Amino acid sequence: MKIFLDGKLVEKEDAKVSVFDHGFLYGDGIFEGIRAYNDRIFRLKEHLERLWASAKAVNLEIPMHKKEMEKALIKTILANKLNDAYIRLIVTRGRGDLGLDPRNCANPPSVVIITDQIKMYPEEFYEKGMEVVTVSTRRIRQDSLSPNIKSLNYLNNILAKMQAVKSGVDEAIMLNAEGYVAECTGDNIFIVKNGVLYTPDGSEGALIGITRDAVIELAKNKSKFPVKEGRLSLYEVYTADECFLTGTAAEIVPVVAVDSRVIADGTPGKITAKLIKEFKALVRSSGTPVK
Ligand code: PXG
Repeated sequence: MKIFLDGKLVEKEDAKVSVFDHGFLYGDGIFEGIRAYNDRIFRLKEHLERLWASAKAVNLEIPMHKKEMEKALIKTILANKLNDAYIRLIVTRGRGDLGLDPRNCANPPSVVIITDQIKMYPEEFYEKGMEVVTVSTRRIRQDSLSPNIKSLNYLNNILAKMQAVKSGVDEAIMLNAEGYVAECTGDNIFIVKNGVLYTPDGSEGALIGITRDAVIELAKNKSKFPVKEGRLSLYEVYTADECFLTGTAAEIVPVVAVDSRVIADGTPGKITAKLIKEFKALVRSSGTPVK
């Protein structure tokens, strides 16, 4: 496996960063999770824009232009001979000293690109649906740290994930400080009620996911289902007709039980199934060509 590290393609064994890198020491860095399907990178422009926005928000200068980054991504996918890929793009603050102050990171930020395969959940979840639980770990308040900064510090989400796993399920619903639904640990959440889709928005503490945006577009424009973005309570989730999660790694996964409440009849919903079908067609027919 070839990894892109600071301008060069190196073997996996040689892809090393310093223990003084502030990404390692403090989680001081940013990332994107991107997918390529059928030799096309899905929503690349949106992912690069979000990476550059994360960089701006944490005052990190990415040592490349967007076009160069696009070329580096394509080069890495081709070097690994992948047609479908999960791409992890990481930019760290770079090598510094023992101290938070980023001014002591004299070196340019490190840029790492890993292309691999990812299976977020078992295959049967996509056919039969999955069960999730609400956990006590609240999503960090967005007035402290915006969920839109995809930083290298995912402890908030990892703590929630561990609670879910301890309860015997694979995913957690995270609430915001007010006790309303924010999102899951690496996915956005949607419910369907009477033919209308509902999903928490940015002000509820959700990261504005790129898969979320694609699903909203498909629902509104292709299937003509209304979409309402805003506040979502657990009551609305428990009593929904359908529920599903969206994310680059997860894609679209139906949810059939939440906190031991069976959603509708406990099988993936019809609208969810329709959106999955449309999403699969969209990802294979759009995106930035790799070849
Ligand atoms: N919420 C959170 C907190 C995320 O980290 C999403 C929603 C979905 O956004 P996109 O743009 O991917 O539709 C994410 C992003 C993984 C992994 O397991 C995936 C994400 C984050 C961290 C790790 O590879 N998804």
